Amino acid sequence: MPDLTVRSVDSVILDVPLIRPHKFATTTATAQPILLVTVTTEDGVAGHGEGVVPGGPWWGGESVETMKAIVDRYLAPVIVGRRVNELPGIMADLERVVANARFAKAAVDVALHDAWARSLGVPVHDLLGGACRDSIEVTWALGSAPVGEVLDEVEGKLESGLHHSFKLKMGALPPDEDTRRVAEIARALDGRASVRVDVNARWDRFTALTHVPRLVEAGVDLVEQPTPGNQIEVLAELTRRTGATVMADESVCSPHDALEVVRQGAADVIALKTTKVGGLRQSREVAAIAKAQGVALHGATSLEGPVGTAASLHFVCSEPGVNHGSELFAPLLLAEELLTEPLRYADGRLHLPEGPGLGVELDPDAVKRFTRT
Ligand code: MUC
Ligand code: MG
Repeated sequence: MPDLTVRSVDSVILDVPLIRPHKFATTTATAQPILLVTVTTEDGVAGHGEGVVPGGPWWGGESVETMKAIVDRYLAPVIVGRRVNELPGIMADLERVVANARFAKAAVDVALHDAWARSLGVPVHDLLGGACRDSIEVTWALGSAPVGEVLDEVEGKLESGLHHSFKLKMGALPPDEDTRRVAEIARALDGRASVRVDVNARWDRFTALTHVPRLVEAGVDLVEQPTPGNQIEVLAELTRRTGATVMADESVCSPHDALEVVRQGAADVIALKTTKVGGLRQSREVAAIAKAQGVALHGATSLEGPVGTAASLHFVCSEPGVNHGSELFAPLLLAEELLTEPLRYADGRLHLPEGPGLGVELDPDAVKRFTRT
């Protein structure tokens, strides 16, 4: 029997450049910071997890720097000396020491799953109950950029055959101008690609009631989180009144949030990020709640690197409730993939890797090159 006792929990910050700037509503990322957490057992088996937020603390208040402090100082002492197969108990104990901090806890949850699965010689999806699919469709996301720039990038992607749907970030421009920009793009792609938008909670109720119908009329297929995350009744009103397919993102950061969204009929789809909800175990709870009310699930991303993306991929491939595709594209946005064998994107889909744990192997030289000093 392998010794499953955790010998150490370590973390380093990586800064991985992007292939092009990614413009969000309030910030532009040129590199993605990743907190790489490593859980090592007494047998020397190492499992990895990533603490990642989309481009910085603007999204949910956490950053790689806050996550590093939380993991090193408060979470690691609770974990060292315990066995990786005590995961449910460990995660419950972490709640007693640190409130919220879900992105940081997700990094630890994934590293524990990876170390446990590697110790047993099985893939992580086996620990989640087994796989129901071996790949998932991947939407490509574009930052808030001018029409010509967006269309050039989309045409290139359509030609490559890798992506057939596109998520456009909104919220950086005044709403009128932003809506005109997106409407022009949606009309240019009519019948050739699915266009979705993410407003990242930047509009108030009246702005959303004014502009969401215009987006729908222009052919936008899905509108993600137009209004503030905690205003669930406003999201519900938009879902009822605008005719848009509405996806909740910032509104669902926990199973309880998911319960509120489904109770109020606030969204057609929930963007499920394994990061923002605190890991793979919490993701299963969110999925169970969505399924119980017939709400669709999308395999969403916080722009995880290859380890975090592989973790989300194992999750979506083990959860039949994820029935609205994914946006697990971020490794393709990184200038380097950090792995000895890249993740396999083909036929518009990301394919589940084989092998124990997450099924990906980090390239130690690449990790060293991007480690923040
Ligand atoms: C978000 O809010 O959905 C996902 C893709 C992207 O461009 O930003 C992220 C964050
Ligand atoms: Mg979003």
